Amino acid sequence: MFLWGTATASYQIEGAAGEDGKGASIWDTFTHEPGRVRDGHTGDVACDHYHRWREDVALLAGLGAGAYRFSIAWPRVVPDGKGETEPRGLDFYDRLVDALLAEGITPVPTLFHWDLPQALQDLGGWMNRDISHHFADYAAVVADRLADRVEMWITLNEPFVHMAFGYGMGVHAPGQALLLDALPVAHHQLLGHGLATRALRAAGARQVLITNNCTPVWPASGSEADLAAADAYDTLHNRLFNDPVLLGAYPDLSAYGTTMNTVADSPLVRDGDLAIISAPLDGLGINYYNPTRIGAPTEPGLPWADVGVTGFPTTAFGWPVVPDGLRELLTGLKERYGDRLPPVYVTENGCSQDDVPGPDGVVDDQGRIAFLDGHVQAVERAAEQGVDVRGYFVWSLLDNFEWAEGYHQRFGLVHVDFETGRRTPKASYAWLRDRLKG
Ligand code: IFM
Repeated sequence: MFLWGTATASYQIEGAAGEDGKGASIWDTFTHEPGRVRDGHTGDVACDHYHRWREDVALLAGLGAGAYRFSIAWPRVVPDGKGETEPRGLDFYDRLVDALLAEGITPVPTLFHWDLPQALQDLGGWMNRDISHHFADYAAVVADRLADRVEMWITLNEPFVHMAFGYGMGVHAPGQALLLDALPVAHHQLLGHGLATRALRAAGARQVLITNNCTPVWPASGSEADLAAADAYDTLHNRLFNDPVLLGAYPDLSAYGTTMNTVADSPLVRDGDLAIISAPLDGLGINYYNPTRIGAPTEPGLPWADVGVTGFPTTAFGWPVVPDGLRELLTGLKERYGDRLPPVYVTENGCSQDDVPGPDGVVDDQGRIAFLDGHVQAVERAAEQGVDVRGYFVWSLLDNFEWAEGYHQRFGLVHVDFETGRRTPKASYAWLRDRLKG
């Protein structure tokens, strides 16, 4: 069965930042630091989904969605990240799962979509190996409550983005700019994924996935220098997170003048870690937004330069719209991983637009309809070319808090008025509903 769904994430929609015993997350801290997020926006209220979740489940039901990918806020369930659990947090997700199931919608929770408990950041966050074990303990707590009803689980969302933006460049929480010294964050997240996979299975979870953000990498030219640079970028963005999970090995990082074990004092990768990380999965989640064009470096530092994809329409974010890049990405994964590639689920795909309700209240987002239509066709082409694709989730159900951009980038099928919380389904919602009715 092909899963059609939409996706959201806890910090981006829930609000209720300190309610019902929830602990602070690194995003609660980061958004309250001056200058971190555009216009000082925070997720304190966001879409107020914590209070309006029934309305949001009704929107999913009205859409005819077969699945809903949401994330669980670790500090809502384990306020300090380890130790005491908060029953009110678990109750919230329990009710949500039951309401989805009552509508025939498959719940697909992601256990970590970047809102690390601040108490764990105070111990070093994902730079600290212990966090991987705390993550597995938290996974066990959630699975213990939900695995009797939840079949499909995602451990991590986009560990590359969390490492690169959060710890490498500091534009996301926790706001550290460690550059390549952030590499332990990759390993500890992946180890956390492997340990959590074990914990989920022990609690009876039937399907476990990881979601990676991947991009087809286009060399700026056929020159040797550009090809080498593109290869180096592909290694960092894509292979660093797919290879250990699917092949049980890290890719060659020599272009960066390092190995996984030279970036940390004690061996970062210990005996047995890769076996844990590469435990078989039931699917690979892929988030696709656009390809990346890479040329030889122009300044010292990284072994590549992002030269930008030109000649395509762009989203409000300025991201190039290249639907066939999704086909290229999926067939490229099949080529690289062959039989090691489990079924693939496109766990996010979508675009931001400056959506404003017209005088009649209608949000006529024809650009999003064209975007989604083009990308769904690309998934169909990938399937025709032999990729076992089993799902497609639109990012996002609702306009929401878009990280460093605050509320400025609207990705939703449903417009949200952030003053009132009012939801207005856009034309793309009706388009997808009619398509799903088939
Ligand atoms: O909003 C994000 C999401 O949290 C992770 N993937 C990309 C989306 C758009 O930037």
